[in-house]
Amino acid sequence: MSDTVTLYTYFRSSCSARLRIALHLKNIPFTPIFINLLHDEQSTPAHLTINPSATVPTLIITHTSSPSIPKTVTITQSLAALEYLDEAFPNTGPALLPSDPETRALVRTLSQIIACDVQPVTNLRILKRVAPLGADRAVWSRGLIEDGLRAYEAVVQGSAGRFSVGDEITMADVCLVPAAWGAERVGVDLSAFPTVKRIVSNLETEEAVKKGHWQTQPDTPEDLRAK
Ligand SMILES: N[C@@H](CCC(=O)N[C@@H](CS)C(=O)NCC(=O)O)C(=O)O
Repeated sequence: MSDTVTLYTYFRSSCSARLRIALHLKNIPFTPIFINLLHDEQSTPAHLTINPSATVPTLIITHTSSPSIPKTVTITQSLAALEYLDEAFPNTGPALLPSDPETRALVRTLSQIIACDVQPVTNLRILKRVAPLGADRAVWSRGLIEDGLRAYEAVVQGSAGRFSVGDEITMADVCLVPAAWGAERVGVDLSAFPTVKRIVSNLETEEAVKKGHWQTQPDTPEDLRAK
């Protein structure tokens, strides 16, 4: 593959981890550009010209299969980027979305429980806003994550095999595993969600998940790196 792939990423960002895992699953080499969210680098004028939402990830792909007309695609929403990877690289790695409409809807439902119901309300910018109102960040996040995982557990019980939907990794798993890392960080006990816990354990044995893990990134600080 001669396309050039760039990912704006932060080691702790669950949305970035979705893309890192998907790119590794599809064996698509990429150049990471590190945006430190704790230094507010997502909000600099330079970054806003790339991602007007002031978030990571951003996926930029320059397709060079026809070198005379390079086509650059910039995607600033992780679910849109995951679906694009599936559509633009259909013959590499697992299909993140299955082919039949009913199962696609199921995968999207699970993905959106995480990406639409949980992550936005536990995002850094929201934590910064609720802290002055007296909310404890960990307590705030824990309750909302547990609500989401309860819903995920109820739905996934009807579809799980080794992973969320049968035995193939899908977009749902790519969203779930970084959310589970975030959940553990704020003290959520995954044992309350046994199917989720089992799926996450299976996912963590996958090479692409290990490569996308927050503890193994080049921008992971030394004291937080996997030993
Ligand atoms: N809906 C967006 C959400 C992106 C997002 O919120 N990313 C977080 C990191 S996981 C972020 O950049 N937060 C920065 C902030 O809250 O200031 C997506 O799925 O890409």
